[in-house]
Amino acid sequence: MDKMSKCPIVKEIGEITSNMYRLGWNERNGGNISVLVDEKEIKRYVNTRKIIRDLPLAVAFPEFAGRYFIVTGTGKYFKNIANNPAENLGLIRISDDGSRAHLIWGYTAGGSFTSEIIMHLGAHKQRLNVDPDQRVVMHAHPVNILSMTHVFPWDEKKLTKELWSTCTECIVIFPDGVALLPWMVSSSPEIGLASAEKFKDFRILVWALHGCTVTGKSLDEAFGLLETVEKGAEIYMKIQNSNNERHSIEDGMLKAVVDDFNISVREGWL
Ligand code: 2HA
Ligand code: ZN
Repeated sequence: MDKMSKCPIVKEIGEITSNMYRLGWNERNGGNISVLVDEKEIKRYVNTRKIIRDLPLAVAFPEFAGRYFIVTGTGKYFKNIANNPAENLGLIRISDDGSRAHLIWGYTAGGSFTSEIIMHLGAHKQRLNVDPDQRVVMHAHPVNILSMTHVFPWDEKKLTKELWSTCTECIVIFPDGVALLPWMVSSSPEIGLASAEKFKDFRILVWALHGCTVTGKSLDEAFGLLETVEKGAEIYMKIQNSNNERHSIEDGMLKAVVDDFNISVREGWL
């Protein structure tokens, strides 16, 4: 393997994408990840002065001029990343005017970054305004949260409360709730920009009939958000057709959890 493939953050992306694949969240080329990286993290592993290719961006992000991102490649399979990071990932540096990405490493068989790049850069931009340590955007197609959007109202407050009520940990892990966008054509600048608006105020965004995107300070944190949302949705999908008497985590119980853990919940949602 080349040197950059041995860089710790590249290895971590390989491990996490293998887990995501095995959980059934990322079939074929489904899903994409971007990680904002510091030059210090990568410069021992790659020559950052050498630009391999220039890749145009449909929307300019001048605020990211000179910043580096590792991004999964378009059409690439999560299951293959760990064995061949250089073909399936790319390291890009955003150009001075923000309208292009200089490819520094990766995409060795050709191709480019994920088709959802506008959503990724838009999400990084908005989350960084809230949290300067934010560096991960992770998109996947987990079966249960996706299934839930087939049978549940497309209402983010109702969806959040239903997820909170499934499993006691949900409100502890995502007290800020889950945003939702109605169905839109994927990979378009429109869905990218609409998503970025949601990320001003949320760390988790469900795309109806498509999947879910999460953000975080680390790959582990983003992964943990996604698996907790997916766990809640799995419980919902398992119990929703039962004719048995139902128990649920009612508002009073949620309030007791919140008080006990001293958590601040999204204003007006509980
Ligand atoms: O990368 O998941 O949303 C394929 C997708 C598009
Ligand atoms: Zn997708």
